[in-house]
Amino acid sequence: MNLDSATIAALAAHLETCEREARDTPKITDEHPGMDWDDAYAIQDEILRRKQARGARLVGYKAGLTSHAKMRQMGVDTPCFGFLVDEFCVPEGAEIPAGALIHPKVEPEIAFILKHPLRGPGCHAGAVLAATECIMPGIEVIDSRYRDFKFDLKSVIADNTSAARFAIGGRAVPVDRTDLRTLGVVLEKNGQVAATAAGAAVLGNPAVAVAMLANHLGARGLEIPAGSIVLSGGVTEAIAVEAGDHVTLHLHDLGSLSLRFA
Ligand code: 0L1
Ligand code: MG
Repeated sequence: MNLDSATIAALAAHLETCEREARDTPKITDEHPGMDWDDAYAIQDEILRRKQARGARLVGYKAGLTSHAKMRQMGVDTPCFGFLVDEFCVPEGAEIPAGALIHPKVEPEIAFILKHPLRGPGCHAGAVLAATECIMPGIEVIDSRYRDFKFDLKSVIADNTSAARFAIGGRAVPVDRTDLRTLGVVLEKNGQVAATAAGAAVLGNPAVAVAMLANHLGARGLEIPAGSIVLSGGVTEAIAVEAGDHVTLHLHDLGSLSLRFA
């Protein structure tokens, strides 16, 4: 690690304040070019610690940048991982006040609900499927705290991978009842098709993204607990939204899920 604990705490406080006040900031590596991967995840951990100290509950994890469409959109070639707390979770059909966000975008996600914990190293897609209670449609609302959504991977990891809100809904389906690779994804914005893909867009099979997350956490002495919600990553590029927009995700066999922005 290259940053001392006071700097990590100060950067976490800065990024979390930007999140809570819907204020943007230049990317933090501009001021701290020596920041390494461990520093970036330590800042993310400190943001989680701050939220838990205020009573937030860890409800799961997310993988980000797991599809080529997302990697291309953001100009990176490696997935990243973040946490989900209850304060990010909104009900299916919810109206989200856009004014509480900086420049929100929505992503269609395949959400895994775990019945058993998952721990790396050595976790693989088969272990993920065996540990999964069901899968569900998910919409993630990302909202980078960085000005104009411009960042590098270390900065975005520190910023909890742009996590802001998410909803899961539609139908919960046991994982052996569907083929995750051929699962058709249609995202509509204001009644028009905005993006389409199939589950295989996420690393060939979204269960691979969950296994990577378990291996990432395992390397840090952590696991994905039973009962966790895991967002496996945007299947398509992210779509910008603003007040007045509504979005619907249709996931073949798993029903539909909508959100509105007011
Ligand atoms: O969930 C995601 O794919 C977001 C990862 C972070 C990069 C971004 O803000 O697009
Ligand atoms: Mg996402």
